[in-house]
Amino acid sequence: MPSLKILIFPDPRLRTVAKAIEKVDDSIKQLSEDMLQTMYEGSGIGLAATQVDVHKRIIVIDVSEKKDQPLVLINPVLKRVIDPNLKSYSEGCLSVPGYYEELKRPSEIEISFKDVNGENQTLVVNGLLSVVVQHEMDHLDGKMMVDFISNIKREMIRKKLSKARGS
Ligand code: QAP
Ligand code: CO
Repeated sequence: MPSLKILIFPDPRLRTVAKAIEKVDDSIKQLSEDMLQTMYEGSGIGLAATQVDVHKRIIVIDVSEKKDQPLVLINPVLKRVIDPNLKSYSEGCLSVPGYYEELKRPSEIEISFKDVNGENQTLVVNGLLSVVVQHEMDHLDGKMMVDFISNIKREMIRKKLSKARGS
C-alpha cells in the first residue's frame, strides 16, 4: 500500500475544486486505503484527496485515541447546521506543517455522504469530529484554514513554507 505525497501550502493545486465521485468502485476503495495510510503516517486526524493531488470528493478521518476508527466520506454534503454557535478549536493541517490556528466554526452539523460500500449515510457530528469534517470538506472546494486568518499571518506562513521547500 503506497503512501501518497502531500501537497504543501501555497501549492496552487490545493485550490482545485474536486469533482463528485460517480461510482464507488475498487479504485476508490484503494484510494481511501492509501489516504488513510498517508494520514496515519503523517500523524494526522483528517486528510482530503485534494491534499494528495487527487481532485475527487473523498475525505478520510480518524479522531479516535487508538487510531482504529477510520471514517471514509465520499461526496460529503452539509445537510444542516444543528447548532450554529461558533466553537473555537486550534486547527492544524498536513498541508500547513508546523502551524496551528484558532478558528471558529458551527459546533454541530448534519452531513450526508456515501460510504466505501457506496451506501448513502447521514451523520450528526459535534466536537472535534465536526471541526475536522468541516476543515476537510473545505479542502474539496479549494479552501484552506489559512484563508480564515489575517493576510499578514498567511503571508508569514507562505514565506516560511516556501523557503523550507526551496522555492
Ligand atoms: C485537520 O489536520 C484538523 O502541523 C486535520 O506538523 C486538525 O491532521 C482540524 C499535522 C486539528 C482540527 C484540528 C499537522 C501533523 C496534522 C502538523 C491534521 C504537523 C503534523 C494535521
Ligand atoms: Co487540512
